[in-house]
Amino acid sequence: MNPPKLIEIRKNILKKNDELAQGLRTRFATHGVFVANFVSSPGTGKTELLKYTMARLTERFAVAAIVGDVETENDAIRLRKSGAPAYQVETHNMCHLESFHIEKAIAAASSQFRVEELDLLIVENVGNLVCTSAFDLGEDLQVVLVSTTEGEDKPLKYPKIFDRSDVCILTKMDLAEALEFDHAQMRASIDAVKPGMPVFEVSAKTGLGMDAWIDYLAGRVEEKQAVETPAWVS
Ligand SMILES: Nc1nc2c(ncn2[C@@H]2O[C@H](COP(=O)(O)OP(=O)(O)O)[C@@H](O)[C@H]2O)c(=O)[nH]1
Ligand SMILES: [Mg+2]
Repeated sequence: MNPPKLIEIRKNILKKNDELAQGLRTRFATHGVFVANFVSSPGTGKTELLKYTMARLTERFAVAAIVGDVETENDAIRLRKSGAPAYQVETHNMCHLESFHIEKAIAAASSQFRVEELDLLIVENVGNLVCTSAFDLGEDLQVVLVSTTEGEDKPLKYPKIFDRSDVCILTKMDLAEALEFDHAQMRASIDAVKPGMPVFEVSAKTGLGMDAWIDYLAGRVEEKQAVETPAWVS
């Protein structure tokens, strides 16, 4: 059992994060920036999916990414191959991104992109299915990824992150047959945690299912752009 002092400290961290997230949300709304936060285990295929997604959407929208990893700039380098800018946050000993990381990253990345000029800001979170579920980043959409290689019961084992997410992407569908992936069982696990959750089945290697996913995301970005900018914004 956690001692009361530890519970108090944790509550304060979450409260502070929520306040910062609210500030970010207002800032993003003011400038019509759609923000999507991608979460999964390490290795599910977030960077591969996002590289593909950014390459496709960069023709239509001003897109940039902030990517979190414990160490290395590898993923930002991979994401930049899409043609869009990407800023790497190294969290060192932290297993998730918090709102203060996003605030700092936006300021530090100003020579690569200005957040006010973006249509879509993509956040690739640190690979983790537990810690990432507790921290609001001011996003419009949270996307949870799970791959055919991870086991069909992952949503049941980590229900909080699936419940908190809006959309699920099932990755590495090109490997499904070799893995004897049980499609119906995975769908049932997702539905047990979040009935009716939209699920996209994709492969970043073959492009399978990507058109539907890209159309969905583009539609969400356009929906936000259609919302009138508040009159008090100059
Ligand atoms: N076969 C296959 N491999 C994939 C797919 N997506 C990603 N990978 C591979 O899975 C590994 C981890 O992918 P990565 O994008 O780095 O995962 P992340 O840690 O979630 O960002 C890499 O070797 C990728 O090439 C896919 O759709 N099919
Ligand atoms: Mg990655």
